[in-house]
Amino acid sequence: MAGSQRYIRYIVIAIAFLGLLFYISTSSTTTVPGIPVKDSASSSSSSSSTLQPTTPNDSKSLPPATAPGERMNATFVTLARNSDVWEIARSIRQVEDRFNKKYNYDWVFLNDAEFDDQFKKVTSALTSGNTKYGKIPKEHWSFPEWIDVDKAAKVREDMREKKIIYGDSVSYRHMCRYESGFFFRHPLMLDYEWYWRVEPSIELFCDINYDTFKFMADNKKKYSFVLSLYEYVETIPTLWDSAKAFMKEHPEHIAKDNSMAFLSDDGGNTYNHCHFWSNFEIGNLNWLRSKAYIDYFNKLDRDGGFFYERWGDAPVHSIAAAIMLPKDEMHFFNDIAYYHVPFTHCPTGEQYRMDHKCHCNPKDNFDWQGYSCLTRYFDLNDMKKPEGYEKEQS
Ligand SMILES: Nc1nc2c(ncn2[C@@H]2O[C@H](COP(=O)(O)OP(=O)(O)OP(=O)(O)O)[C@@H](O)[C@H]2O)c(=O)[nH]1
Ligand SMILES: *[C@@H]1O[C@H](CO)[C@@H](O)[C@H](O)[C@H]1NC(C)=O
Ligand SMILES: *[C@@H]1O[C@H](CO)[C@@H](O)[C@H](O)[C@H]1NC(C)=O
Ligand SMILES: [Mg+2]
Repeated sequence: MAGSQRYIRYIVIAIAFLGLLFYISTSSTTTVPGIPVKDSASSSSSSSSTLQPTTPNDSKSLPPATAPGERMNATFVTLARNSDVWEIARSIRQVEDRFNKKYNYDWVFLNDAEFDDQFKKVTSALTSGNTKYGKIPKEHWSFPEWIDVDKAAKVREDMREKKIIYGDSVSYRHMCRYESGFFFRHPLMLDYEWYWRVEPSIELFCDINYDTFKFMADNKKKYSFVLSLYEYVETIPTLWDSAKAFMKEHPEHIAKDNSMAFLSDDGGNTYNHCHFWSNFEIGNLNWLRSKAYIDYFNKLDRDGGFFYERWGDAPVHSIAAAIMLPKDEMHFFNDIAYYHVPFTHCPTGEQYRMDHKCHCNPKDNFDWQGYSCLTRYFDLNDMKKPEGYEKEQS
C-alpha cells in the first residue's frame, strides 16, 4: 500500500514538472518563473563604483581594420581536396584574423578534382579577398610517359612494407610533383607575382601588422620560410645526385653568393638533408617560372624520383632556392609564428610575443632544437641568435 502511494506521488510530481517545462517552453517572455531578474540599470551603476580600473589600453590599441596603402600583386594559394574543407577553414580563419583582414588579398584554391559547392561556399565566406577555384589539368597530375609505372608500383610496395610515411601513396606523389613544378603555372596563378602558400590545419600565433608581400618586394626577397628541418632520408636517396648533375649541366643558373652551406657540410659533395618546410612559403612566382627553375624541375622530373622514390616539394624547392638564389634573396620570417603538425615556430623573446598578441607557448618553439636546421641558416648568414635561445634548446 505504502509503495503504491509513493508511486502515485512520483507520477503527480512528474506531471507537475512536465507542466512547468511546457509553461517555460511556450512562454513568450524571456523571464523564467521563480528566478529573480536583475535590474540591469541599477546593477551596472552599483558595480561600476566598486570596480577596479581596467588595464590601460593605450599601448595595445588594435591595428586599423584595413591597412592603408597600395596592395601588391599577390595571392594566397591552397592545394586541397573537397574533404579538406573544415581543416582549410581553420587555416583561413587564422590567416584572416592575424593578417589578411587588414590587407584583403585574393585566395586561389587548386584541386585535381572539381571543387564542390560546399567547399566554395565555406571558403569564400571566410576570406576577405576574392576567391578563385581552379582545376588542375590532367597532364600535371599523372605519370609522365617516361615513367615505368610497374617499377613505380614496386617502389610503393617496398615503402609500404618499410612503413615510410605516404610511401605507398600515388596521390601524395602527384601532389609533391605538382607543388614542385606546376602550381605557379596554373592559369589562375599567372595573374600574380607573389604567393603565400597555406595548408589545412595550420595556425598563426601572432599579429602580422605589415604587408609581408611588400616586405619581400622592398627587400628584393624571392623565397622565405619559417621552419626548417632534416628530411626523411629514405624518401630522397638520389635527389642530391640529380641536383648535382643539374649544377654540372647548368653552371649558369648557380648563384655566386648562394646558401650551399645550408644544404651541405662538405662544399656540395653530400647533402645534409636540411630543407625549408614548404607547407609555409611566401615567394616570388616569376622566380619559379624562370628558365633556371624550370630547367631544374625538368631535370628532376626526367630523373623520375617523384615516382621511383618519394621526393617531397620541400627539399626540391629548398635546394633550388639555396643554390640558385643569392643568400640575400632568402628570408626567415621570424615574426610569422606558425604551426603545422607536428612543429611550431614561436618567436623567441617575451616582449615581442606580448607586443604582437601571440598565443603560442614558447616551450613549443622548434627553432633551436636538435632536429631544426635554423642554426645553420643563422650561421651561414652571420645572424645573431635572439636573447634567451639557449633556454629553448631542449
Ligand atoms: N587536391 C588535392 N590536394 C591534395 C592531395 N593530397 C594532398 N593535397 C593537398 O596538398 C597539401 C599537402 O598535403 P598534406 O596531406 O598536408 O601533406 P603533408 O603536409 O606532407 O602531411 P600532413 O599535413 O602531415 O598530412 C595540402 O594542402 C593538401 O590539402 C590530393 O590528392 N588532392
Ligand atoms: C582605449 O582605446 C580607445 C581606442 O583607441 C581610446 O579611445 C580610449 O581613450 C582608450 N582608453 C584609455 C583609458 O586609454
Ligand atoms: C601581376 O603579375 C603578373 C605576373 O608577373 C603579371 O602578368 C600581371 O600583369 C600583373 N598584374 C598587375 C595588375 O600588375
Ligand atoms: Mg600538411
